[in-house]
Amino acid sequence: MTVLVKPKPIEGQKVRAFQMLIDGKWVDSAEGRTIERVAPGHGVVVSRYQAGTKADAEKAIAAARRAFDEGTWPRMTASQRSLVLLRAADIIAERADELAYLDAIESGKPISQAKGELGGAADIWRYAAALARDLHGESYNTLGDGTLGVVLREAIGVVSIITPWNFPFLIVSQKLPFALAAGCTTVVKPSELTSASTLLLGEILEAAGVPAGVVNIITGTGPEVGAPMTTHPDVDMVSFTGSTGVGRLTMANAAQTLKKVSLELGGKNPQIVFPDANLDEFIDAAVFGAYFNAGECCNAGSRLILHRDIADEVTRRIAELSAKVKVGDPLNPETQVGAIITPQHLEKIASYVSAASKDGAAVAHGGTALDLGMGQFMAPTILSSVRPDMAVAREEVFGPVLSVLTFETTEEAIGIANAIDYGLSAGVWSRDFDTCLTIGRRVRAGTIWMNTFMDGASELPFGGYRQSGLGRELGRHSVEDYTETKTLNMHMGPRTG
Ligand code: TXE
Repeated sequence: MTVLVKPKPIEGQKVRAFQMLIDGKWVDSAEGRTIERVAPGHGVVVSRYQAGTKADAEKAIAAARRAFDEGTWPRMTASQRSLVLLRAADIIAERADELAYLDAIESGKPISQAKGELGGAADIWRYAAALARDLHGESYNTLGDGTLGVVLREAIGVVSIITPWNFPFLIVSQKLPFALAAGCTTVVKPSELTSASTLLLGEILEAAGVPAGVVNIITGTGPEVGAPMTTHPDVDMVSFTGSTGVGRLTMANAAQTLKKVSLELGGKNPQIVFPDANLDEFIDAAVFGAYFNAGECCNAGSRLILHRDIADEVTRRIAELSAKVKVGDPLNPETQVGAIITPQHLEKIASYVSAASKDGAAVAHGGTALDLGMGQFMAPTILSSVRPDMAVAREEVFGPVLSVLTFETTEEAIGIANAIDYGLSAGVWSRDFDTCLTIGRRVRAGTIWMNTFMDGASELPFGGYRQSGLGRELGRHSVEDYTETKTLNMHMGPRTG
């Protein structure tokens, strides 16, 4: 059984129409075509965007290039840029409910969760504002008499920012404020499924005092507007979050002109659980980790690796708790698991479950799509008896589907955890310090949680090993990612020898 929260028709809902922001002006796409977004929890059109083209992307890139080369933003003092980012953070906080509503209705995530993400996003803008003032290089006075070496950090230039649909406002906030803090100019392309909150951010940045051309926001599909943002010679860096496949393509495109790339890609994150763990806390975290954002989360704890002695008990207790999770209307404040992003994606999730069942996995809970009268939903699902070689244990399902695997020795657990292409995050649960530290050191992933899961902070770097990505976001070095290093090698007085 699953607790259902039936969606109600949205009162007074009108289709909200958006333009694109290019060079400080709100404009239609060159061809005048539009894209409609159907709310995944309600099945009705809620937004209409411009379907941008390559010509629009080129206009936006030209505006960003001009803004960078003219230099108003990169040459502004760090404290002035910091003040603009702080003003933006304040307006984000003031308009948080409106932004959260747009993210919830377009992505299908629960409104309570969307509000939490907006709080996190405002904090990231404030953190970037602080870092803007601390961007500095190095100097060396040990090069010999009359010589001084200075290492500068300069804004890298024009940055293309491409984001996915699962955390629309949060992910753009993990990139844009740091690029702006460094003094870069940008072209931003949100997912064609969830562009509204990013377009509203354009309004917010105008109000905060970002000059025209510094942030350009264009909408449309990946191949039409995203691809030119990764190939154009006037772009200096691409910061991308999305699927590993498009990440690979982005890197290949960027290689044509040797642009810097930063990639945040998929994950298939293990949680390794030992018999001495606090199981009450783990079970709670396992359910949250698997179903948060309906599992449409690169950090989802989608692989449990349980010690054989506790596997049956833990699986049973997770199934019991899963039955209490409230699934349904994204706009109902009680909802814990919202809608699935598109009908096609729901089919993909369901097909992973049926393939795993055919392969010998058992459905311990859920396993099917849910009919709530409108929108598309998936039951929280637990698959037990999963083997490490099954697709469901190796590939990113991106749905509320938890795979349970077992181990006997620590070495075996580490082997299973590492035997996939991804390395974004992992969790370990044990009261033994040595066990936690051994897993922490040996599992190859960008974040290891110990006796907790999915906590984060603006100060902590986030990113993946191997095919989970390239580079890190957040943390104190995040502004440096958007810079070039320049050496000034200076000589004073007459040269001797
Ligand atoms: O991602 P895409 P989608 C995974 C997840 C999901 C799958 C597909 O497994 O099921 O990816 O999601 C733009 N050149 N993740 O389709 O296609 C696209 O328009 C340039 C993991 O949303 O990678 C969007 O703005 N850009 C992930 C962005 O890339 C292109 C989060 C991401 O889209 C492009 C989301 C192209 N050729 C999905 N094609 C995570 N790690 O959190 C598309 N885009």
